[in-house]
Amino acid sequence: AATYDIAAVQDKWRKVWDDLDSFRAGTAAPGAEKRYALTMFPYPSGDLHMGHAEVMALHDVIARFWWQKGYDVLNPIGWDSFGLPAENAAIRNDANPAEWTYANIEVQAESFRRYAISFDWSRRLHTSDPEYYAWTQWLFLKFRERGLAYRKNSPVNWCPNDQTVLANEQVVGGMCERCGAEVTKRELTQWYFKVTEYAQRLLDDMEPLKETWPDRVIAMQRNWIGRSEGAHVDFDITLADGSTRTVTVFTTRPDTLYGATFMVVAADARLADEIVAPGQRDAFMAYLTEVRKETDIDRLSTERPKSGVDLGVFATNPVTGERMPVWAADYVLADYGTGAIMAVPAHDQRDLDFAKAFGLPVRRVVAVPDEENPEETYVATAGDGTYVNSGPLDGLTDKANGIARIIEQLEADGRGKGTVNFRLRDWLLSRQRFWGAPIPIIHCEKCGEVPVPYDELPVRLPELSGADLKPKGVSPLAAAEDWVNVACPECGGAAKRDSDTMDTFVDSSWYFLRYCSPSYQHGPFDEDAVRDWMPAAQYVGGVEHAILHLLYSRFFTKVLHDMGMVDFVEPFSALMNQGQVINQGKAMSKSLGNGVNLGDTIDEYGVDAVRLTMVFAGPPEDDIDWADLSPGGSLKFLQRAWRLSGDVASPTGTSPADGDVALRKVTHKTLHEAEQLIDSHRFNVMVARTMELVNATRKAIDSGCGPADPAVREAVEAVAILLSLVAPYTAEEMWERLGHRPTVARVGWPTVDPALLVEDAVTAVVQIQGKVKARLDVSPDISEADLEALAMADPAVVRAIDGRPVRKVIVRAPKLVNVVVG
Ligand code: ANZ
Ligand code: ZN
Repeated sequence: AATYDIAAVQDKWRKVWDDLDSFRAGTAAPGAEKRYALTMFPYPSGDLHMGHAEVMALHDVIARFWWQKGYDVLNPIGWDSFGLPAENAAIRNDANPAEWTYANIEVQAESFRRYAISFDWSRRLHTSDPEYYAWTQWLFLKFRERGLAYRKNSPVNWCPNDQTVLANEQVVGGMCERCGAEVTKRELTQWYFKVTEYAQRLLDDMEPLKETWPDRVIAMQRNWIGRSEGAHVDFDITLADGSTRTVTVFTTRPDTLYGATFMVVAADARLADEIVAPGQRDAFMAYLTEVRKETDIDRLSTERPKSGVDLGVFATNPVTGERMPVWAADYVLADYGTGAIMAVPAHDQRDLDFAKAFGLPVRRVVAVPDEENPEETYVATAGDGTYVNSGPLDGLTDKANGIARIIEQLEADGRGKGTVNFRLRDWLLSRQRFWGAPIPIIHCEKCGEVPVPYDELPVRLPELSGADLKPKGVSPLAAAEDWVNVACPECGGAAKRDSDTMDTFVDSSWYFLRYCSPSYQHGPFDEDAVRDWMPAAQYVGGVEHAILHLLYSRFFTKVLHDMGMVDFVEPFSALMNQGQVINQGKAMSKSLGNGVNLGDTIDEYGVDAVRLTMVFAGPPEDDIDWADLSPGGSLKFLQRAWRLSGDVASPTGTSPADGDVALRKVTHKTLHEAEQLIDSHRFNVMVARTMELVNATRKAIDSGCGPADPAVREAVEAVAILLSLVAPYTAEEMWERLGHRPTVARVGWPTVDPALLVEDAVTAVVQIQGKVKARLDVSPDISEADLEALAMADPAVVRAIDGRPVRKVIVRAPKLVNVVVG
């Protein structure tokens, strides 16, 4: 059978498409509704891989469909081009990170073009371009003016051997990834964004997204924000020197206060060091050294035996007046709540394990029906029950009521108050790295922190490469003398630039806004352009970004809203997460030897077959197991579809209305269903329907109405348009063979004739007294009421009833109507 030459077809259309430039936003018919199709922009590491091939193919179905439906579509592409890999490669190759970055971007850009994604290339941006990061810096300064960017001390990973700060991913099992030395912590003053100020809004504004974002992502965001309702309770601590100090704890169960028998402070909280009795200091310091080596995951594990140190001081329980020993332990975290807890061993298993390990008292204050007493079983009970040993709460049975009552009492006594606590932390954005956007601040001994004046942005990176980037005790920018030493913008005295760069998540928190007006020079974006396109109608990308990237982008959007720069609060109206491409049930990897090279696969089967394979593999959110798929089968199907276009014999000009009705019905039904399937992201089923249409058309040509029937041309055109969403080269080739000019991508979705969607009629029988009196042709989905009305109006039925009273009508749509008369 005839086949087309994949390589030749790809080369041919690449050139034609470049000239046509069909996917520029703003080129739809005047007044067309605008839709923004956004895909997570790539990091420029190496070439296009299977994961990109999948997500881009899925995303492109949506964008291309919107164009065909007549929308004005914005489908931009850019690169998230700052980051550590470029810096590491530069050190390895004694080069500038920019060289590595921009060379990789060119390779990827060429691959995306060949892969025929309908991007608007005129909007291309790179976050490492000074024209882009000037505005990242501008945003930083604006956030700082609003009190949303601030500095505080915090620990960083430090390799004592390499004399450098390490990113988390450079610490492997507590060791430096480069030299294997044990990593320690070092205190540095670092920059933060105050995301916590937006915690409640980040939660609340998700409510309307429930319909259009994956449940899983909503749950992950919720969990990350981690809202807990409870109370702050104040305890007086008597220190070793006899003085008193008030310590506040956060608890979600203030109603169990009568059962609080000791207090635990995070070992690494400053408080522990401040209150420890002199006699316990050595033991405490030794314990602290151990705790500093543990990860939060270790610390929160319920499997590990409990450890801790008695601080040798006592707190007073504000309601019982009892003396409670105060301990330091690792299971309490320094940066959650207040870093100190009241331990209620009877009703919190962690506290109970601790009490058991160190012989501390346990007192039950809630008797839970059908559960044994934790004082005896050492199994904590957390459910509702009857309060006991709890003063005024005794006899109450409802937890919510108990909590409300105790909070009331604490507030009246000035010993505490109801509060909401969030797990969410402020965003540490400082990186002691070179290849990022410099923080536009100057430190002056006299004037303090001085922002770089807006008209001096961007603060450009100096030209450092290779050896300059090697670790030497301070960050590369701090070591760049010419760059770091400047005159203070306020007093003109000697000052130093801030030598940290921003986390790359800052760059990616607003790129989608920049796409709306990528060369705008008077601000980060043109507010009118953003009003036109945003919020993005569809965002497509990996679930690995379900937490941080989405949270930070949402945070940025809210701040910009508060600054009056955008009129919406959520950036992404709908979100789709694609599954992963795996092989033989496992993630593709070099070490497993199950990697599949995308370039080779494309060389063998062509772009269209790879794209079609990705889209046809299953629902977009499911993982794709490459071992189960057949790009060869996809190619065969595409060749079959293409052959149809060579077999259409009818001249253009005959009306499809004169064509074979059976084939026309298949065509129109397929187009109609395809729209619904794409809107509900069932792209794989859409492909299956297209395959059925190809089969039906082939049958019509070979053994039905024949190739000259106008219904055949109509069907083959529909196939080309359907394929234009998935297999653009084949579609274009078909379109040309049908005698049309390019490009099929923008011809528009065919109008579906509703008359052709009606299923073939079925015969309904009308009986009177059990005898057949009439047969009616009706639609298979006719309603009972319609069928009854139709039957009773039929002349033969009217005649047969002959004026007798109708006693009963039994209707079984669409087959039977039984009339009982007399
Ligand atoms: C007393 C109590 C009694 C508690 C009880 C629980 C059950 P979530 O829901 O995660 O917010 N807690 C408070 N701060 C902590 C910290 N820095 N590190 C570890 N644990 C901490 O959990 C809040 C509960 O976790 C708080 O309520 C506190 O223990 C503990 F029957 O206080 B609770
Ligand atoms: Zn100064």
